Amino acid sequence: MIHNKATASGTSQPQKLDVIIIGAGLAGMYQLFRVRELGMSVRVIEAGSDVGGTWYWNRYPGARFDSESYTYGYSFSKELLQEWSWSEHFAPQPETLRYAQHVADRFDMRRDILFKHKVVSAEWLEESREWQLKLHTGALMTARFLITAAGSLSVPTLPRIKGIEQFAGVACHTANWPHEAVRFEGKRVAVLGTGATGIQTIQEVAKTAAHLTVFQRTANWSAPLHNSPITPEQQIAIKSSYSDIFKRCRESISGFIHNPDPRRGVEVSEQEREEFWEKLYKAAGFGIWIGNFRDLMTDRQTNAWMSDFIARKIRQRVKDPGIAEKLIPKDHGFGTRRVPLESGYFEIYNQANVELIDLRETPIERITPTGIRTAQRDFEFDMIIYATGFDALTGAYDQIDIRGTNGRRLKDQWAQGARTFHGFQSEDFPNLLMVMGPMGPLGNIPRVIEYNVEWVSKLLKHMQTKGLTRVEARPESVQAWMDVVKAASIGLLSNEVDSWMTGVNTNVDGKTARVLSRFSGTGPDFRSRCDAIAADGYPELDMK
Ligand code: NA7
Repeated sequence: MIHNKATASGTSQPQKLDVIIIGAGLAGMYQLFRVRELGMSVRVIEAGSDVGGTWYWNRYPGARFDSESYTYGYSFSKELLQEWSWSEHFAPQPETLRYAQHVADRFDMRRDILFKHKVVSAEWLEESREWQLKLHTGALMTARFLITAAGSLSVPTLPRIKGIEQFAGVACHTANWPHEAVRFEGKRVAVLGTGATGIQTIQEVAKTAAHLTVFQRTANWSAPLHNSPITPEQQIAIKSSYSDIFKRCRESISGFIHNPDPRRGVEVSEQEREEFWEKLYKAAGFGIWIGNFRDLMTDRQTNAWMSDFIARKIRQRVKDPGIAEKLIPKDHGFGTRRVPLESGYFEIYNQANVELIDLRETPIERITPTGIRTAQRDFEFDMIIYATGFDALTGAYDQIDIRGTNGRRLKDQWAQGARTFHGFQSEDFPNLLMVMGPMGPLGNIPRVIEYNVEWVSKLLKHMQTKGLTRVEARPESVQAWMDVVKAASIGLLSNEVDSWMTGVNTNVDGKTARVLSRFSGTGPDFRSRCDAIAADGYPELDMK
């Protein structure tokens, strides 16, 4: 095993490695751990100054898990599980970042990570069967395998609003939040965006800002998180049952401890439905979304009843009936977009210092040097917070000029929507292996990451053992997987709605139409298909 300090050659002689990994978030870190085990030389290239990925960048106020903390950590090391204690059922961002840093220290990862470096291009060299990467410094590096662990939601997008660069106050996207503490006391603050991030941010800013104005384009269905500290007794119980917890995650549809109720909402009485939903509304975490009736995401009637149940909750919690109506989504059903979990979000609109602006009624015309102008009036702000989301799933790939066989660009290949083999490979891009690439499954992200990293590592080991140096997904294998992805998506109400999960982002060119962008089948189904591929010796992949 080669373990030099991580450096990139600035000379014309590229540094040669077995593996380069892009990204030192939870995926890149675990991939590094597994590649090292294979005795391969490896470097991780990371844009940030430390590990943690999502949890490094998203330092905005109120950032925290919506996954139970004890289902979110790595499961691969029993020692790590026993020595790390989560303090809350849904941990806040600073704690998760500390966790990632702890893992990096514990497994001595940083010496193989090149921080504060960006990959600008990656070119496949057919003759030598390797990838040549160019960094922003101009330095070149080559590796037999390129593994992308660059994140599904890692490229923040700002709204395309006239005058955005003219604002004279402080403006910040939540995913580029400063490392220093930001105070809101005495400030007039605007938040744009009411997705999972916006809702977390709004709750926190409303506590201290002199005035908070929320600009909402689309109301989102949101339900209580019910976070609480983990008591010492619960801590002991959690640590003694990790194998059961992860077994439950493995067997569930999307890696959470929650799994759909076997009943269909349309089959039970109104009373049974209401009792069940009341129970879910009082319970912590994603149960209300993932542990709901099994037809919630496919049956319009069940979905409409559930949406009505949540709408009634919003009306009960928001005093002003007009504001309550604005906060109730009218254009999509509950759960058809990612459900943000909240802690007192709706009550915030009862506060005198908080105002809600519905952009469907009064659109923004421009950002001015002093604030925001809507069709109705001018607002003055000291600070504008953009919680406007990400160029999801393919964004991190589009940032890099990736060229495969015959100089073909990945961005062009995916112009009409990404096409991959189980999210791991794209045709014409040999030896490019993706951890959680497009068209793979989403869910409780670390659970998906661990499986993906292990599958990729197993493939590397197979090639290493057999002396193989080139792997490429066959076009027919990609097509076969795309057919599976399409079949799995049939009947899902979420496909009828604009969201990052259907590939829509109005702030990105070419992302205005809905496309298939993820495998929406179950985790167990995905893993059994991928396990079978490996067990059969990877017949779908062309290996030399
Ligand atoms: P999301 O869920 O994509 O939400 C972005 C929000 O920003 C959403 O409310 C958007 O409204 C709004 N937005 C985006 N562009 C504009 C413009 N131009 N004008 C007004 N409002 C705008 O991103 P998040 O960061 O909240 O969450 C991403 C994921 O991270 C989340 O699912 C979790 O898994 C963690 P829209 O709904 O498009 O009308």
